[in-house]
Amino acid sequence: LCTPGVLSLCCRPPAWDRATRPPSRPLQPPGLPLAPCRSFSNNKIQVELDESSGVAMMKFKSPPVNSLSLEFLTEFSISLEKLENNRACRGVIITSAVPKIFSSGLDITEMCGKSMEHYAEFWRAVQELWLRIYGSNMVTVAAVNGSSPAGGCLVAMSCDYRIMAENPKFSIGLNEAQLGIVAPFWFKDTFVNVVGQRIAERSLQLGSLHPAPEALKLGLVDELVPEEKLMEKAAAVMAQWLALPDHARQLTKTMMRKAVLDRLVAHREEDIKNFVTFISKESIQKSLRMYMEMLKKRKS
Ligand code: CO8
Repeated sequence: LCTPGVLSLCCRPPAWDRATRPPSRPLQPPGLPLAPCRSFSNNKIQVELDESSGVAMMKFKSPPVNSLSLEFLTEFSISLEKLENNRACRGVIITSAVPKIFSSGLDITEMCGKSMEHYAEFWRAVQELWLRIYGSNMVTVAAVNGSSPAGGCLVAMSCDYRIMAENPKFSIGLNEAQLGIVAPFWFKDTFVNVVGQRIAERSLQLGSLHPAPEALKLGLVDELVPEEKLMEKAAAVMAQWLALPDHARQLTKTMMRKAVLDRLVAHREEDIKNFVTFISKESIQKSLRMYMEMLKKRKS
């Protein structure tokens, strides 16, 4: 997954190479208690790495709905980069600290009434994040503990495994069509790779949001568990994936995902231009404004 200049930050040496190198930190002196947990917290995301298991927990904490603003996307990418470059980290569980919401997707206010330059910067950040998660060397498990429309669904779909809380009120899907916008080809490619062409075609055209039990039937999530068991299950799944040799798993992941990643990398600038042209259209701006008004009305 190491496309020069684009995924450079994902290009840490593969684990089989790392295993032969000296440890990056001196070994703990005997008799001292281990200090396996490292955490870093930004404004919108909290990350805790358990160095003894090699598993990081990443929690979105941007109320009310964990919308993916430019700031959020930037923090998210930087957090992944830090973990990716940390030899002690082999896997990450992604979840939310906001009750009932995993992520409400891209922050619509970033796509409304802003300059062309802003749209371009925003879209580059969305691309960057997807390239990082979808192309990550780490094992990535999404513990979807709330609703997860559009960009939120993309984040979950880009992980290696998805576990969702068994609550029919939580839904997940690519609902862009409902907003009057069109999911770009790499959202679609990711979706097709998870659920297959037919389900993706129907679900995308209808902009469907699937309640958790339906998402399981469609294969959009891998399993449902009671909400209180979600983290325990995520840890068990992670342990199962980490039991395999990293190099075999990573090379297999690369084989499965490379074509889709390469497609965006090859058309990145064109994709940004398309987005900026599309989103700047008055008709699209109007659709987004109406959608935001609908969200507010529904509330009152
Ligand atoms: N962006 C910005 N603000 C949002 C978003 C969002 N995605 N979602 C919700 N909000 C705001 C609401 O407007 C509301 O604001 P305020 O308090 O000022 O009125 C606040 O967050 C709380 O929202 P709700 O009251 O609706 O909270 P609920 O807990 O009742 O519901 C939901 C949470 C289910 C997440 C609900 O808010 C919802 O359905 N939101 C819309 C989600 C959505 O449709 N997202 C799609 C975003 S587009 C995207 O991700 C991909 C775009 C690809 C672009 C391609 C173009 C070419």
